[in-house]
Parts: sequence; structure tokens; C-alpha cells
Amino acid sequence: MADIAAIAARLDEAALGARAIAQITGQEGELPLAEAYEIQRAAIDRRLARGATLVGVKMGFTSEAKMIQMGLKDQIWGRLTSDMVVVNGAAIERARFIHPRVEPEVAVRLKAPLAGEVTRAEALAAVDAVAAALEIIDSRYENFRFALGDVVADNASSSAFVTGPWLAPDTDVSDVAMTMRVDGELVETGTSAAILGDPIRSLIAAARLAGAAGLVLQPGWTIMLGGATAAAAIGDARSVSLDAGHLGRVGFTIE
Ligand code: OOG
Ligand code: MG
Repeated sequence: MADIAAIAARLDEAALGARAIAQITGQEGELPLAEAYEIQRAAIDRRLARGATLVGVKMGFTSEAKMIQMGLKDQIWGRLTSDMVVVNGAAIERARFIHPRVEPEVAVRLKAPLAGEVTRAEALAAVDAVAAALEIIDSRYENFRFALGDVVADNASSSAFVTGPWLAPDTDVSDVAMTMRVDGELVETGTSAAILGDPIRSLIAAARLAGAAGLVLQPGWTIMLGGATAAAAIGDARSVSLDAGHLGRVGFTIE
């Protein structure tokens, strides 16, 4: 059994200090998924104890592009906290991050609780609004390398997220063309259909996976449904923008 509290503290401090740490697996043997999710919860609890609140969950590895880029194929999830929220168009501070990457996503905001096995109709009925989004991921591990247990313990690499304009819940998100630019340069193009064939499937998976861990998705929460393309390194860039067709635009600057 891994030392849940000690590893959670290490990950929490790595995120706070923007300093990479060695992977957990390998060093201390395998990390079973159940223990990895325990570490995730314990690390986020430390953040909640400092005053942050839970504002949603994120899904990971819901597209081929992401699975191929990171060499992992199991869907994972992580928790979103209030200190990760970036307002559309606002600036983020580069010094807060280790080696940030950005990826184009679709997000939904909920108006009703959702947990466990839900049908597509039940999932859709709980959606209050939809938006294009950018997720900033920042693995706390050296070289952005990890095995499945590592990345689960590290809250699925989540670090910050930006949502575009919130649109009516019946807005079609199934096949939206997405064009992501870093410093004005085209870095990734794709479609939201890459997210499990339809991002709403990722919402159903979020309800099931979080529900299995005893977490009910709450009204008001944002659910990030996963990257539609591979992630792009932010490096020393100054701006990131996403054009998501009828879902509009979302972006941020880096200072
Ligand atoms: C893990 C997070 C994956 C996504 O959208 O697929 C993820 C990582 O790639 O570091 O956020
Ligand atoms: Mg993501």
C-alpha cells in the first residue's frame, strides 16, 4: 500500500511550487488505480483546506489523439477547483506552471446532479450550457512522463481551464471544427467528434467514473470533456486562442 498522504503532499507541493518531481511508479513499484485516485483526492483535499472549492471534473484520454500522444488508453478523470479557473481573454502567469501544454476541449455546465449509469437523455437533461474550452495541463512529473497510476494521482495533469461563451444546452457539440493557435501560429486542428465520437459520451463516462468514486456531479459544475487534438506546448509563447466555429472563440495570454 502506497503512503497516500505522503505522496499527496509531494504532488500538492510540486504544483504549488511549480517544481517537477520524479514519477511515483517505478520508484515505489506499481500504483493500483484505486490508490492513485485516493492520492488524487487527498492532494485535492489539501487544496480545499486552503480555501479552494470544487467546481467540476475533467475527463482525460477521451480522444485517439491524446491516447497516442501520451501512450495511454484508459479514460481517466480529475477534479477541477476554483483556483484553476481562468476568465476568457485573461492572462495567466507563466511562473505558476512547470511545462504547460494546452488542448482544445468542449465543456458543459450542469443544472442538475448527475451520477452513476445515466442514459444520453438523462445526461442531456442535466446540461445547463455548453462551451468551447481550453485546458492547460501541467504534469507535475519530470519530462511530462508518467504511467497511468502516476497521472491519475496527479489529478490527470489538470492545472487551469478557460471556457468560452456559455451557449444554450441544445447547441450541437457533436462535430465542431476546432482550430488552435499559439502566438498566432496554427498548432492543432480537429473536431469535437474526436472526443469519444461525441462529447456527450464523455459526460456520460464522467458521471459513471466519478460516481464509482462516490462523487456526484453537481449543479453549477463545469465538466471538461477531454482534448479533441494532441496538446501543444506553451513554451515561452504569449497567447493561445481557439476558434470553435459556432461555439465561438476562447483564449488567454501568458505573462
Ligand atoms: C493527461 C490529461 C489528459 C485530456 O484531455 O485527454 C487530458 C495528460 O495528457 O497529461 O486532459
Ligand atoms: Mg484535457
